[in-house]
Amino acid sequence: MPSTNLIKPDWEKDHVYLIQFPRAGSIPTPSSYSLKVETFLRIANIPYTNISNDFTKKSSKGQIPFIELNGRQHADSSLIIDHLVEHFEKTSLEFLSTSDKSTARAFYTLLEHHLAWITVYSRSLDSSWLATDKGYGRILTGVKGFAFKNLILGQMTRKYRGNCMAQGIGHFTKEEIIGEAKKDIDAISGQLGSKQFLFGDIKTIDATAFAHLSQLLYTPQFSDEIKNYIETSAPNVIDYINRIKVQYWPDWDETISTANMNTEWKKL
Ligand SMILES: N[C@@H](CCC(=O)N[C@@H](CS)C(=O)NCC(=O)O)C(=O)O
Repeated sequence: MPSTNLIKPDWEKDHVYLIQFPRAGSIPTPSSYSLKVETFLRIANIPYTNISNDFTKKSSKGQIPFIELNGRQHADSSLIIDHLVEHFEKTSLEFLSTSDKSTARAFYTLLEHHLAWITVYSRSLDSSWLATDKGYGRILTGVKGFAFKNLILGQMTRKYRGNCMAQGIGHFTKEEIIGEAKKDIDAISGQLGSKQFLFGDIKTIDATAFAHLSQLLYTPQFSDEIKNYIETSAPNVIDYINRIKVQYWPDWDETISTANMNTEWKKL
């Protein structure tokens, strides 16, 4: 059944409209879930247009990202990708041996339900960078900027703190969190080895890995030790991220410097 209240009522058939935060200044989006979906769309070569949620529009699940496709909304990055794989017949991006499929599922959980919490934890301590040019300082000016800096950031930080306590990471010491992050990085680096992507050819899981690792590398974290550890102890992970960036995000610098959400990324 078509969704009511579409953000894009004059949609084009089989074109994805990705609703997410505007572009930030240090990374295309500080939402790893949005970066995951957008990277997947690029890997899968699915036509899409970004639409800013203007910090207000949310999915039926009360979150971003969400997509609109053929007049229907779909929420939650993982469910969105499942739907896109099915709709656009991109099962080759999920094709793995039974054993690799199990390993990929375990890595998905490591990335999305463990490593991702480092970023949430960092933001639960300090999200003030989001109000600077690294975040949304250049977009949120005047009254909006004042409200973001003096009201919304505080609310967000408190919410992140509550979420971290509920998840468990909030009870750890900083040293314990760094130790846990290093184990995850070692596991990713070990799986990658000298391969181009986690399972050889590029797969859906690489979009997930790219999205969460990019937050650690390109956005402020509570400690530089995690980024330093990746750079010194897991250089294959750095090469991996750069490989995905070069191939699928050649417009990375342009999109963060201009805040244009629909930069040309495919080589003509
Ligand atoms: N499981 C969701 C998580 C999405 C999510 O956490 N989105 C954040 C922004 S990065 C959000 O909308 N937070 C607002 C809220 O939860 O109230 C997904 O994969 O899409």
